[in-house]
Order: sequence, then structure tokens, then C-alpha cells
Amino acid sequence: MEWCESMPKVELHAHLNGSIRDSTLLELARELGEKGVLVFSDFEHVILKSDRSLVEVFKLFDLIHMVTTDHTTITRITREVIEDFASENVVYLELRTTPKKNKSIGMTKRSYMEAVVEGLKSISSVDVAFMPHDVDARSSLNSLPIDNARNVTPRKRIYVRLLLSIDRRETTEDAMETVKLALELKDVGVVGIDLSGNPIVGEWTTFLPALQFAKENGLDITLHCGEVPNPKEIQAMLEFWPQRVGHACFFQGEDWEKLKRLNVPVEICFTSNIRTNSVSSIDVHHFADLYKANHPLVICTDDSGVFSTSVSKEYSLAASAFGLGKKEIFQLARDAIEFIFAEDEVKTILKQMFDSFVTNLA
Ligand code: 6MZ
Repeated sequence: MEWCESMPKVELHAHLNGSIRDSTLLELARELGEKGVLVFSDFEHVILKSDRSLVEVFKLFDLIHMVTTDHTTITRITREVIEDFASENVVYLELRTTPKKNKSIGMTKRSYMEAVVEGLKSISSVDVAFMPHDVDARSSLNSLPIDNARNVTPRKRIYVRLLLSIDRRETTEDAMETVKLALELKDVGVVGIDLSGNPIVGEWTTFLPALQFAKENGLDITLHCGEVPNPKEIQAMLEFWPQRVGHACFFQGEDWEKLKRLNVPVEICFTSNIRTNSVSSIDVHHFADLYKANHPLVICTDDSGVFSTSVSKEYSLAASAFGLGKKEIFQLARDAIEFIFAEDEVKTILKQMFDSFVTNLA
């Protein structure tokens, strides 16, 4: 575990509202409890429960959104989530979130995203680079010494890019609004679109026009795919040929075949899949087959807050469940650089960061 923590890592599947610290969630709920908006003891009970079905997880998200969805809180949780990933040596994070509207507090999808960007800008405890054209930030981050030397605690450095999520409850128009917003926010580090939300809700054809538009306009796409058994949707999603898919728990023979033929990288979320009973135990996780087949994979957390995990814990799980040594784990982490949505220049810098880690160990 210690080794997994010390190693640089890339996190490509993390939902903002699923990655909140328990302490922050409870603090926010306590405040709303005092105002009489919710019953704190009910909330506390649900937050601290550790095993949840997929259906219960989505009920929990509705509860989380009740306490988080105002601009100040969105800014705060964005800052904290990035600080937490940076503290475990995640050096590149693609953070995804669903832009939300809330008329009663004057929130639009755009103002929600501005609050997220405010959070990114407000971080001072670690060095954050998130704007693709911010050459200063990029070069100053890159020129900082990679210093694992004894007695020196180097400042943590992290590259962040944003993915805007379309929630499966949304209409085609809502989804299109999110894609257009993503295109407008490219300059502040938005690189792609995610389709997520309760997998038993909504139809693929509802989101397809917006996803197609996103693709045509140069945004990269990742889809939650095969979280529940839905063979038709899995095939249609693969037909669309996204840049990455998340989960892939309920794939069948022809789905695996197509996935491998198209070489679509899979975002693997062990703890999430097990906690939601999408996979019965880690030793039967599809990671094993894909890893053996040399299929592109990236290990991720999904919702580090909701599932009480971290990227380091997920790598550590992979190491113990599949007998992988330090060398294999490091290679797995480094290979993930190829599947990021940021520009090639960032890939080059990340590779240097990983390689300096090894050099410093020697
Ligand atoms: C599908 C998930 C998810 O967007 O409000 N989300 N969607 N499967 C999962 N696996 C368990 N985990 C999280 O973050 C929370 C939202 O992300 C999606 C859900 O739509 C959830 O409401 P944001 O920041």
C-alpha cells in the first residue's frame, strides 16, 4: 500500500460529488439539519453505511446533491477533492461532474461550472495546472525539481482536466446544453464528455445526438457501459466507438470481442463494482482477463468518498488480488498516460514525471 501511495498515478474516472470527504459531507448535512432542511441523524446513517446496492447508491447521490449543490459548496468540494488526490500522488486527474441547474438559487449549468473552476483556482496547498494554454503554469510545474530526497517534502503537483457528465435522467436538449457548455469551456480545461447516472434510467438514443455532436466537435467521450445487463445498449455504445468506457461489468462474448477489436480502454473500478454487487468478488473481476489479453486498462476510484477508497487502495487491491509486483503495478499506472484526454504535451510531461520517480528510487 505504501508503495502504491508513493508512486505517481493517473486517475481518469472520478465523480466530483462521489469523491467528497465524509467529514465535509457530515459538516454540510449538520448545517442543513440545524436549519431544519433535513434530519441529520437520517443523513448520517446513510452516509456512514458501507455496503449499498446500485439503486441505493443513486438514492445516496440525490441526498449528497441536496447538501452540496450551491456555488460556494461546489467550489469547496472541488478544492478538497483535488487536494486529496494530489496528497496520494495522483499527478493527473480527469475530474467529472454533472453541471446542474437550480433556479431557486440562481444556478445554471454554466454558473455551476464556474464554481468548479473557482475551486481549481483557489487551491494553494498544491501546485495545480488545469488550463491547456497556461504555458506559465505548465512550464513552472514541469521545471520544479522531482525531489524524493531524504528530509525534503516536495510540493505536490497535479494536472487536472474536466469532463462534463450527462446524467441519464436528462433530455436530449439538456444533454446538448452540456455539450455546448463543454465546448465553451475548453480554455479552462474541459476535455470531454461522460455519460453516467442510474444505468436503468434513460435510453441510449436520447443521448446519442448530443454525444455525436460532441465527437464531431473534437471532445473526447467516455461512457458508463455495461453497468447492468443491457446487451443492446452495450452493442450500440461500442458501435459509437467512444475513446474510453467505464466499468464493462456485464459484457458478453460478442461485447468483449468488439471492445478488443476496437481497442477501447476500460476504466476499472474494483471497489465500486464489488460494493454495488456488479461483480461478486475481486478474484472473478474481468480485469484479470483483460490484463492477460494486454487490453488497455486504467485503475480508478469512481467515487472515493462514497466507496471509502483511494487510487492507491485500488492499485493495492489489484496487486494483492492478482499477484502483481511493484514493476507490473508501476507499468500499469504509467500505461494509463496513453489514455488521458489532455494534449500530447501533457503526456510527455507525465511520462517524465513517472520516469523521474524510478530514477530517484535507484
Ligand atoms: C453511474 C455514477 C456512478 O456528477 O454530481 N455517478 N453514475 N455509475 C456510477 N457508479 C456507481 N457514480 C457516480 O457526481 C455524482 C454523479 O455521478 C454519477 C451519478 O450521476 C451521480 O449523481 P456529480 O459530480
